[in-house]
Amino acid sequence: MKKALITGITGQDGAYLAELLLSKGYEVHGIKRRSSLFNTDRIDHLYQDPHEKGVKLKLHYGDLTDSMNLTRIIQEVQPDEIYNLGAMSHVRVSFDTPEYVGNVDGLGTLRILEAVRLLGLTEKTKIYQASTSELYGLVQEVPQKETTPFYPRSPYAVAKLYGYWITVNYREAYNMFACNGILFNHESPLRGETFVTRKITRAACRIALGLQETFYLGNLNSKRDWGHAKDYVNAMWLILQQEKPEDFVIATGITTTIRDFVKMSFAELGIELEFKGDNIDEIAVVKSVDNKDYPIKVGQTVLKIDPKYFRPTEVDLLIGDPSKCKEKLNWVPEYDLKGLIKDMIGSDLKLFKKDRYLMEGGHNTLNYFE
Ligand code: NDP
Ligand code: GDR
Repeated sequence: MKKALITGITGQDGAYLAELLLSKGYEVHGIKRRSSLFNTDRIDHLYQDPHEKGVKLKLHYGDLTDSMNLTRIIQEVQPDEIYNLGAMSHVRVSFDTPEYVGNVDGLGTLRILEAVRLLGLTEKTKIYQASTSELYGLVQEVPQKETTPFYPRSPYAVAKLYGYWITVNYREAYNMFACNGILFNHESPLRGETFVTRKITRAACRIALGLQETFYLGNLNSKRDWGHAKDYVNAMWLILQQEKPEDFVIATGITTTIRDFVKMSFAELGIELEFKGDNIDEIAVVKSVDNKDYPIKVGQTVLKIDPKYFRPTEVDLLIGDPSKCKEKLNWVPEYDLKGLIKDMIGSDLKLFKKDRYLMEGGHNTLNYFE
């Protein structure tokens, strides 16, 4: 039985990857951070009572800033594969916490690589590093592929640049099976609530149900190449099953503006929007509603711009070239953008119908839509 260790197992990708590896018969170990509240919501359905025999999912307390802890866990687990998904992954927040991001997202990667090397596991343990399309930053070439030069535009992307190159360096210097997956944006019903797609699908559902009137976004003009996280974790696994270690771009090859993602999300609920004005005065207004169950009104302003969501330096256009992963990994994604939005809206609608039911019954629910 193969053993995998996942850093960031409590995050979006960690949860889907754990599920995938368990379904393939792996023993899965995950590193979770100690927090004052439970932080395992995304993997609770996979939880196995550690007192039972034959447990396949095991969690360890740890942190990517703590070398001794990482080294001990890797020594105990002796993993065949490590997936380094742990990171402070929010680009906007990285401008507020640049040193921390450098430590976790940059040096954290080094700590994993060096632990494997010092423990003499270089021949046994394969390492996947969660690299990102944010490395491309300021457009140098489109579509972006494995050979496109990097130009990072945020403390997050600069830290991930270190993670990318230290992975390449350890592969070349110590002959380690260490690979970068340069993944373009991928989303799902498990996506963190402050990333733009989930913020939009949550707000669209709440507005349709009459729980909220308006929501606020920043730059609507940037373009992203969005896929479904379920498809992307499969690509991570495929990367570590290759004969030799290589880096791969994982993307759909289609790019869409934030504005169109908003339109498509409301359209999924039968609500047609019209955008008016420009820059910070742009708004989106309801043009028609094709669903009598929703209390939303024609003419209602559902979206306004709040400049606080703009970034000091923006990444305007991401569009990946998936040729290499299609050819070498035979990677075939199941979801297109419409399918992704349908999945996210379906899940958020269920969530907020439950909220509305509770509110109607006199219970308070939390309003969090930053
Ligand atoms: P999430 O933000 O959903 O999850 C990040 C995970 O990292 C969480 O489990 C978090 O723990 C953990 N983490 C944060 N800080 C630390 C730390 N100091 N020590 C240990 N663990 C830590 O991210 P995603 O699942 O979306 O992304 C997974 C990885 O892929 C990240 O590295 C991200 O940068 C990268 N990536 C993501 C893309 C995307 O579109 N989703 C695209 C390209 C790359 P906790 O739950 O306690 O906060
Ligand atoms: P990104 O994702 O920065 O691409 O990083 P995010 O969803 O945060 O932003 C995408 C684009 O939307 C614009 N935007 C807003 N973004 C947020 N979060 N909130 C808003 O209100 C808002 N309004 C407009 C942003 O300016 C940006 O252009 C994600 C993360 O998962 C990274 O970890 C990962 O590496 C990259 O994707 C690939």
